[in-house]
Amino acid sequence: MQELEKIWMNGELVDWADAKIHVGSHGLHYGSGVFEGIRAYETPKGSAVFRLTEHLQRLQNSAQVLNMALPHTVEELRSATMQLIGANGVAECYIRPIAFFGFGELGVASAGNPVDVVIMSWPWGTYLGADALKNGIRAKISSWTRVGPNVIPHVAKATGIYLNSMLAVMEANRAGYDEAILLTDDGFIADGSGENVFIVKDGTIYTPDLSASILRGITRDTIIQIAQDLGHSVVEKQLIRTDLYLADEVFMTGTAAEVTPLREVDDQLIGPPGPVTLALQKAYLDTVRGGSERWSHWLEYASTEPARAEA
Ligand code: PPE
Repeated sequence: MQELEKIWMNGELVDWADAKIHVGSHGLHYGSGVFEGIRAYETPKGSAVFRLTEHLQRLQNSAQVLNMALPHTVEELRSATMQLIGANGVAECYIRPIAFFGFGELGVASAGNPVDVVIMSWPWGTYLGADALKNGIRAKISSWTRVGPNVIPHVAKATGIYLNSMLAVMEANRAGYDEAILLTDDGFIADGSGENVFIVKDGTIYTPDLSASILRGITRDTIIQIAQDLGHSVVEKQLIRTDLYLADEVFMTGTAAEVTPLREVDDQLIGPPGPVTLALQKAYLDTVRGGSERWSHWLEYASTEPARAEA
């Protein structure tokens, strides 16, 4: 991870090395935190954060589900993010706001702990390797089941949930695959360890519906809208493992993963990235970099100095 200069922590910018917390923090012991992953891209009009407000609203919803009172409004976090991007001076970066129960009382109940809020930013290249966007990746259905709605609420992007994702992706990586796909308890396709899943079959695009233990992905929503704009019909429904095997195209979406094609699932060949995937990937990358008038309202411009090219 490339370190930048500043981190926004509980209302102020601190030096990267000074952004520390106590080892007795509740969030460290019990995974009691919520977070976001957001990207800022370099555009002809400067650094733009993609759908920043929606990400921060999701952070607030996640906190609400965990009964965590965020000490900052969405608007305050929005200006904090912009302040941080300006201070670090890197136009194209990944932004990670995180809120967690801090140091006060240990014990599973979170009462008596402050809520700490931190925003980091750093340059993060392609999520699944340089080749992934172009040639696609190999995924494996995980032996781990995705957390169910009555296990940990999947609408919340909660830190503790990511143990589930970590186990899945590490199992897949150890077996030689790039990514895991998790199923629900009933065997329906849910998410990748950090992405939503899409299938293209006979010209129609399918993706698991929101009740299938998926994170309500902002990239997912972006892709659905762009796809419909390009004339595709998108169906949100329960999907099963063999829908992947028999698909014409499969791809994953996420802020980090952007639009990543899958060329194999469980050693079943799907093929090289297909035309629908590639068209959506191109439209997505054009949109986030300011190339689309239609979706220009999704870009929130940071008032940075001209970005430092080396970072
Ligand atoms: N499902 C999961 C489980 C998930 O973690 C993400 C984001 C998504 C779907 C897609 O959501 P969205 O980014 O709003 O389109 N995963 C984030 C964290 C990745 C990480 O390794 O950390 C991300 O993409 O930023």
